[in-house]
Amino acid sequence: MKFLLLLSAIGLCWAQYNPHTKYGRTAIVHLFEWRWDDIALECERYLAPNGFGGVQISPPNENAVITSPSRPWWERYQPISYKLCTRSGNENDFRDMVTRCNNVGVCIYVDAVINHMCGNAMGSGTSSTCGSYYNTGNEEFPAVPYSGWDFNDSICKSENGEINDYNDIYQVRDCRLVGLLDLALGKDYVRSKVAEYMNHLIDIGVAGFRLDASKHMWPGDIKAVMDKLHNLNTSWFPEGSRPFIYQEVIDLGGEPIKGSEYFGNGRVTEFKYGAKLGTVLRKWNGEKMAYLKNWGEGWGLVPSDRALVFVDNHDNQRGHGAGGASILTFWDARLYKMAVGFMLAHPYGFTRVMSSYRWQRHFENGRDVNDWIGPPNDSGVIKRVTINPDTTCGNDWVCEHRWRQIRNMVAFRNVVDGQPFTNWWDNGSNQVAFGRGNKGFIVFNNDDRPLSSTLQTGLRAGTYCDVISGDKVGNSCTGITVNVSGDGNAHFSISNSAEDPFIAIHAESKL
Ligand code: AAO
Repeated sequence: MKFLLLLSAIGLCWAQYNPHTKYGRTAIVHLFEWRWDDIALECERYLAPNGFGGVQISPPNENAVITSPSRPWWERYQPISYKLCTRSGNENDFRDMVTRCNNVGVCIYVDAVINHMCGNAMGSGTSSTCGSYYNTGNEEFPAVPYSGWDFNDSICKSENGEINDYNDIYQVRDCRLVGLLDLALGKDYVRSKVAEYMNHLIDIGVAGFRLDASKHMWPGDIKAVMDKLHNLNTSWFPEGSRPFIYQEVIDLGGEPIKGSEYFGNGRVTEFKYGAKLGTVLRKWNGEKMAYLKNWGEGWGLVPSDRALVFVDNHDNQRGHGAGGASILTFWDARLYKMAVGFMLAHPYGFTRVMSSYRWQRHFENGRDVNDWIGPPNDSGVIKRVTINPDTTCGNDWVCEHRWRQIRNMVAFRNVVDGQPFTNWWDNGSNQVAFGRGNKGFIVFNNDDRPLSSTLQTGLRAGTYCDVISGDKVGNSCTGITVNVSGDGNAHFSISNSAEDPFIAIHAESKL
């Protein structure tokens, strides 16, 4: 019996649900479209010192070069081969990044595009990031190699070979997603080629994968690929560690395919999280923050230990994917910081912070017609992420993860890790507060009137620095201070017109 318990504990520790972040690091950041050399630097100069656990990177494999429109971000979701060769860098740059990030305890997670190759509209040629030849007419990708036999066309039952109906689970898995040539993951040859690619990355030292378009693959086919994967590289990870897996399954509740079908393979991206939290903070549909008391499974979200959560992602921050208009992004900075702050303070799910670039939005009939614009670049070459004297980023990189409020809430999450959700308070409307055991406490005022209340924080007596309005520097605070009395109570005042109408204090912000 003891032996069985031990086995199951080991299973939980090393299994595909575990992100393998270093002890006490609880959040990752998506450095969308960053170059590998900049990510290596960011791991060393910022992510490790500030307690970030890892980075989700853009797809590292060779992709189609799309010229109309000119080099959209989404060309990276059109694979041509599994050579590590993109606008972010080549295989040497990739190896250098993985090594340097791992050496400072920051994990790398790869966005793996394995459901399909490029779109049928690419025709034939060598318009690809490494110059590899392809021919979509006969579905030839000699650099892998794949041929017509390796695609699902013969089993897709829709009249035009496309996914037309998300209510038909066979179409969703067997047909083409927006024209993308759909790989036959039912075939052992295809599974082996995909696994070979992923194993190459694992051997270099990555810690896991986001599986793009997982909804469009059968859970059993994904499992067959996962079963072929190596354990993580023992230069950095304990022997027997399995790659962390999170599957992109968009399940907002309206379709027959459910995220839960994929739990056997790993975690799933919980899209309801950002859609619902955005609705609450915007106060749409009569929602209010007081209702967040039972946030998590209580709101119909997947079990916490199966969820990868985020406020926005690279798709829904620009109208792609799903979530709709309620999604909060850096464009709505004030509410966005509150949403990310709430996410990082709340125990539910494994959290991913978004880090974006700015682009020229242009709305026509409510839709951003510039939703395709790629990363900041000089005639196609991705621009470096420059760092301003005040630690923010230049060259149109937004670097939300460097915003003080967000950076400090990542630290908050690390400090309160493992502590229960406690001391909930609300005013029946949009003023709420909660604690994490005796380690941290956060208060929000999203009402149209001031907040002034004495609340039980659960914290030890003392003076604490609010990590939203400032930083603890040495033994002083550059922002608001909060006095917790011997019985754990503290008085909070938050103006509804404050730049950031929330306050967060934790054991390590005590002066
Ligand atoms: C580009 C062009 C296309 C062209 C194609 C091939 O834009 O016009 O046909 O090339 O030449 C990205 C871009 C695509 C781009 C593609 C390839 O977003 O625009 O196509 O690269 O370059 C579905 C998938 C989900 C996918 C999402 C975008 O299920 O997997 O679409 N996300 C991933 C990546 C994404 C990438 C790909 C997959 C492809 O994150 O960046 O595409 O590798 C419903 C379904 C969702 C579905 C959405 C959107 O959602 O449930 O599964 O996502 O529709 O089609 C309400 C509903 C909600 C619904 C939503 C939208 O919110 O509640 O369920 O409305 O209708």
